Amino acid sequence: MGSITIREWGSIGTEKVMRITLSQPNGMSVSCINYGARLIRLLVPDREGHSENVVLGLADAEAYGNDRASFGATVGPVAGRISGGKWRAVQLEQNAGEHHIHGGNSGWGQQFWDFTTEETAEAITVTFSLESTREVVGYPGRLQAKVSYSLDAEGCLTITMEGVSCDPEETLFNPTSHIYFNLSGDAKRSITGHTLQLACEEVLELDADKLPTGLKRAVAGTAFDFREATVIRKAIRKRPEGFDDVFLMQPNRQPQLILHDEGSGRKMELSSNRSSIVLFSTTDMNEPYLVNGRPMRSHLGLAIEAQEMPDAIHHLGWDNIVLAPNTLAIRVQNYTFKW
Ligand code: G6D
Repeated sequence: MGSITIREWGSIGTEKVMRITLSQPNGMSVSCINYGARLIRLLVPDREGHSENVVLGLADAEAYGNDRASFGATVGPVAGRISGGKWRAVQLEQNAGEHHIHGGNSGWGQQFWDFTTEETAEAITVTFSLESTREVVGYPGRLQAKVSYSLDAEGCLTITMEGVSCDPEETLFNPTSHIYFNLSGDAKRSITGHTLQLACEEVLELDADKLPTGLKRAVAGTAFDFREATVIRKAIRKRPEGFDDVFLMQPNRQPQLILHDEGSGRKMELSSNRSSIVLFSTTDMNEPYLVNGRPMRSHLGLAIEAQEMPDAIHHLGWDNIVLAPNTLAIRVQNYTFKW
């Protein structure tokens, strides 16, 4: 039988931060907070059965309140960059130079979400909900958003994101889970020794502002070629600036991604109905704050951001992220762990 604990975990401004922990007898446990519907800790056993944290997490609620790198956040309504921060006649907040990124400074990752929990024979779940309005979040329209984290007894964490756009306006929906993974356990080693495999044949070409140019490039023979399991260190030798790139996925090829840490024996497989994965290898994130009790530095984590193609609204024929009124969109990510 799994268990659920809920406790107060400090505050941000005048709001209480609540921490919800779901635990299974197999040694896996996931902790989330209502601020940003964030996943802040994920315990997974190693091959000796010793559970450790496999995501990067900040020290306390205050650190999350100051965070600008979206640690564990539900990023939305739209993940990634939007060129010029423009959609039709709407000017979104320009919080990345002249562009918009990750829902802006009042995006979903900075909002307080309501939550409920549920326990069934199959899984234990926390579901966060938010009414995302123009007044609060800054996007046109009104959207009822839900994000659930569900942990089953077999080692699978499922993150489901749902959005219903309300009458009368259309709105945008392309959220992601901005979780930085490090399977070594409590970030004791960098991610450069992990092996990565991707069911990906093409990446998007990006310009100097990290926006898609519109071109797709074959991965064959490049640093982006992870069709065979490849040690990240080897790829970074070809690309010293590391990765902050968009890998294109196909729905008929699952799992989309396999990440393995030989040292601990932990392996994670990601299957999803998303069309791309942005991988961000935290290059140059040499920051003054602590992550899992250690100074934040380059290559300490790998953000794995499943989503529809970034800046899709500016490219004809790319993914449709416009949500018509009274339409339900469901996006699912399954993370299966083995050890
Ligand atoms: C995302 O792609 C972006 C990065 O450029 C950004 O710095 C990070 O989030 C915080 O992964």
